Amino acid sequence: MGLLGTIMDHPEEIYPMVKLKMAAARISKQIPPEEHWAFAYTMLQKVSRSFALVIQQLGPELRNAVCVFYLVLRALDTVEDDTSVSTEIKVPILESFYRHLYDLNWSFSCGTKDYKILMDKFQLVQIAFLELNKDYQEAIEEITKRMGAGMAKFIQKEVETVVDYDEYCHYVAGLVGLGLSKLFYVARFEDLASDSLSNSMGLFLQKTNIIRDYLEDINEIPKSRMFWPREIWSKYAEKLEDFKYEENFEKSVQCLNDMVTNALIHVEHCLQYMAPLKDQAIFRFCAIPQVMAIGTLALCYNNVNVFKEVVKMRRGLTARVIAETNTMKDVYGAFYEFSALLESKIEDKDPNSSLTRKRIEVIKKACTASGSITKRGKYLNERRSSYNSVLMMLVFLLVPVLLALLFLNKQ
Ligand code: D61
Ligand code: MG
Repeated sequence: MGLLGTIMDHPEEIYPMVKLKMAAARISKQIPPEEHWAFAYTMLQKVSRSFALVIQQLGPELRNAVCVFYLVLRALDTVEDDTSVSTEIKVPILESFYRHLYDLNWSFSCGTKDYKILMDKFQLVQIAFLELNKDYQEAIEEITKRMGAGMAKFIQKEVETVVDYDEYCHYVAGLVGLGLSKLFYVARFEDLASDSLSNSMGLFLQKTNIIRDYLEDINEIPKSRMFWPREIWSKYAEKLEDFKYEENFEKSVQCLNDMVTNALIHVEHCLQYMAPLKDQAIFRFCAIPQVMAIGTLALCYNNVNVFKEVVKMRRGLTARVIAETNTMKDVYGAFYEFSALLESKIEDKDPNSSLTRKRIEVIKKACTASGSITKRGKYLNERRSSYNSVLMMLVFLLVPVLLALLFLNKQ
């Protein structure tokens, strides 16, 4: 949807979008002077669509550690994801990657575009890594080691069962959760969270990505990569590719709904992980991606477009989530609302409808039991409320000013 469409249909998203634009502009001006840190933060903004902003709002010391952690794992993932590198070359690199963190002469060129730049200039990330305090280095090294070994295992093996699926997601995302919990602890901002809750934070995000990215992954060149577990998709098709063809769409959507229902299991743990967080910046860093994930799942559920295009939340809705996720109350409210939206899309004829309903009930209960949700229907309030009419009037008066602001910001 274009800017004008947003103004017409979702005037309440204008202010958060302007605010987000301004924050992004402010952040992009704050690039540090040292070459390696400048590279790290520039690269972070280029390769991380969704995490750059939430990482950069952390306090200075933790921000550096998390930025390096991100780039190291993104580099490792670039090796994993490059389907033009053969298994024989790839496996030993993944397994030894953690040792190369300390070796300034090491490099391995792969990936494309910004990812290739990250790989080619990885030395600058290493210099930044070596500047971190030892506790941070050790946490990053340990997770890199375990993730590399896990990725290597799954290069040689398909995701067959749901157990495999959880194991793969543990390696590529659950371990990020464990590593982050350790970094928050080492920084003395938070108590050490349990591995199981930390793992769930990663699994929920990763599964949402895997569900949303079906089409992108299946169309990957030169070779498609598949993460949907056979144990689930084989109930609906002979081959995972079959889902992208129109004649199969009914089965495709049933499988999609099965996958979404599977991801919902992690929500309770995620809420339990976030509830005791003490530091405001860490809280937002953790909570914003989680709210985006439940929003994305609600959007994808029963939505055939997942098999035709990339389904994403509106930029304006994303901007609102970023602006309005500040407390646990906001998180409960958002999870309640997006679960209710998902629930409204369940059809009785869906083979998993009762299981999906059950999981949604559990989530809604966890949110209401907190006793702290008040304003429901915040994100999903439809246009024609009187609040919005007033907003529309204001917006039409302010449109020229806002357009000028956005335009000036782009320059
Ligand atoms: C709190 C806050 C953020 C959290 C968290 C808890 C727990 C886990 C995670 C973030 C990680 C979630 C990963 C979800 C996105 N998936 C990917 O990026 C896939 O790559 C996985 C391997 C590399 C992970 C790199 C990473 C990601 C996020 C971070 C981080 C490191 C470090 C700090 C903060 C956030 C995916 O990537 C390709 C794609 O999405 O297109 C893939 O290859 O499957
Ligand atoms: Mg990957």
